[in-house]
Amino acid sequence: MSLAYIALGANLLSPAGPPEATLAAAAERLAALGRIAARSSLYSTAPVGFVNQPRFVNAVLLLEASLAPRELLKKLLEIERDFGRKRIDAVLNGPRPLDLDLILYGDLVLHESELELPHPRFAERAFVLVPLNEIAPELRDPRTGLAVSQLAARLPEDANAASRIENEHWAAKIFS
Ligand code: PH2
Ligand code: MG
Ligand code: MG
Repeated sequence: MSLAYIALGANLLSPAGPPEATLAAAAERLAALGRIAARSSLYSTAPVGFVNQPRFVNAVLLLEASLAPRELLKKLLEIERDFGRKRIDAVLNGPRPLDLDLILYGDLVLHESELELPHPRFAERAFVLVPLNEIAPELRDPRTGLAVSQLAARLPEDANAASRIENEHWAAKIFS
């Protein structure tokens, strides 16, 4: 059994509806892969990398699953496609109906062309660290040994970067 931290993000409509509804529906699909042991709130976040696009809705959840990392990644890409994600012609870091990123997989450190673990940029990104810090402040980055709470404390002060949002779709889903 592995502990996989998965980041969810969206800033375009999907067949499930607006980003909040998409993330709730995607979390249900993830629940079919194992057990959702923890789930952050939803956050409205400022776009990073390519700034001229709508704000994102982001969240992080902890999935206990028996899938190996590459199998899990394959499932994540399948779910993205089912929610309308197209990778052809997409702008790097641009808008998307659903993004599912494998952030950490236990203590695994992996450098492969299709899969890098931990996610190479998670330790600098408020849209991942703020929700991750909500559910796993004591979790450590296996590359540096730093705790998520320490990484989150290093983020630049910016109230606009990630703010918690209430949403009934998300709140209504109880996973255990
Ligand atoms: N994802 C990106 C690039 N920029 N910005 C925010 N706020 N949230 C994201 O999920 C995000 C992003 C690439 O996957
Ligand atoms: Mg991403
Ligand atoms: Mg991605």
